[in-house]
Amino acid sequence: MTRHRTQVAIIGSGPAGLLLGQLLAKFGIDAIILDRVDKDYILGRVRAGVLEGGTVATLEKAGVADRLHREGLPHDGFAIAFDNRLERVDIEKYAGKKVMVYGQTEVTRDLMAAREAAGALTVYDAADAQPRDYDTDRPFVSFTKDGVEHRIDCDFIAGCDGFHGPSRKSVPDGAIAEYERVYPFGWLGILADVPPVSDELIYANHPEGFALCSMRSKTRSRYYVQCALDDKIEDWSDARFWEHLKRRLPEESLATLTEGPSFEKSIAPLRSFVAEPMRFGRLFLVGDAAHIVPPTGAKGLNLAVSDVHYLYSGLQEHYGEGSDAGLDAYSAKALARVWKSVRFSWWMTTMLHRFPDTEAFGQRIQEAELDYLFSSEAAMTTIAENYVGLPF
Ligand code: RFL
Ligand code: PHB
Repeated sequence: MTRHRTQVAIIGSGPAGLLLGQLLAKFGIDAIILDRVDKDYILGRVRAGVLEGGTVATLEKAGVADRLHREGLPHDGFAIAFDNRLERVDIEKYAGKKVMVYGQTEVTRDLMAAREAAGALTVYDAADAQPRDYDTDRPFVSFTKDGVEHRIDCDFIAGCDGFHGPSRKSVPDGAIAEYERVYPFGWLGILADVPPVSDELIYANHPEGFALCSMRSKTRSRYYVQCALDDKIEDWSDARFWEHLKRRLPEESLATLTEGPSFEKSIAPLRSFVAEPMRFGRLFLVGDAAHIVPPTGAKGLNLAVSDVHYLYSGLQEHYGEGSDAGLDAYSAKALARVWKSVRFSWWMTTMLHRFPDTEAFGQRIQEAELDYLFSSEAAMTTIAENYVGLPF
């Protein structure tokens, strides 16, 4: 058994764990990060693309926003296509803010580089990580690496280990409430080195199913189509993907659509999930470990960042001022924001996807809702202020 000692043990080296580690390091608080997989595996996951202003500000505070500002694409609006119309939501006009298009993979890469430069410890390929004794004042995390057992004694444990990680699962059933909605479809996503169809994102409602045109740069497109839950990647040749995407976009977009070979293709199921509370003694759940949103509102990564903000502020108060007020307020503050993003993501999902059981009636209701949206200043303000991110 090898023993280690740190102030905050962080399970999970996704954006939540890495950002928390970086902010703590800036403030002189020591943390060790563990992950089940290795660095290349983490950097191979293609996920979020849209960062709220509050997320960008938090990355600036952590000192990891230089490349983001050089290479990220600021967007001041996005489009919704429906009923062969293409309408724009001017987020700058209605909410006074922009979002930044910059891939989660790049955020993660920047955070990993900063952590390496600071010489802070991350243990990759750590098996069987378990948060332990967090209901006492001597919590620790146990794990195995290369067949050797390790133990990290710490003051606090941050469970940043995603939806399937051990932190939430370690909480006894009676101490946690879980709320869940699983949607009856998934998203098939591709990456292709072709210029994006438009300078802005297009979210498309179509009787055959949802589609999304996003991007990673001016030469790399990220496109999605709604698919069945039991579809397999092998069912979706590139040719079939482009055919479906084109059918779901309005005619006026087709002239600027460039097709090309995909170099990444994956299927993601859609779910809404919230676990309450987000604190159990000295264990704090952060990001996807505590909640999942369907990607339609582009909120998952941004919620992980607001959780990190609240937890970091609480830890800073604990170590800097000897006050536990921030840590005591963590769960309630984080959940108040989480539920609003869960609502927005559920609403966007409901308005834009084809639901197998609602048939033509459901489609007409969606078109009426979208028609209303683009005829009402109040509705435009609502969608814009949620899309750019509620304050934290
Ligand atoms: P992560 O990124 O899942 O990281 C968790 C880490 O924990 C590790 N882990 C363990 N480590 C040690 N021991 C164990 N036993 C462990 N088990 C797991 C994992 O290896 C991993 O490294 O969670 P985190 O940090 O909370 O970050 C959350 C975000 O990744 C997620 O919310 C977003 O990707 C969601 N999301 C989007 N969010 C946005 O804000 N904007 C978007 O545009 C957006 N688009 C998306 C998305 C997610 C998608 N998928 C595939 C789910 C688009 C898609 C398609
Ligand atoms: C993405 O670029 O991957 C992306 C963008 C917006 C979303 C979801 C995903 O709502």
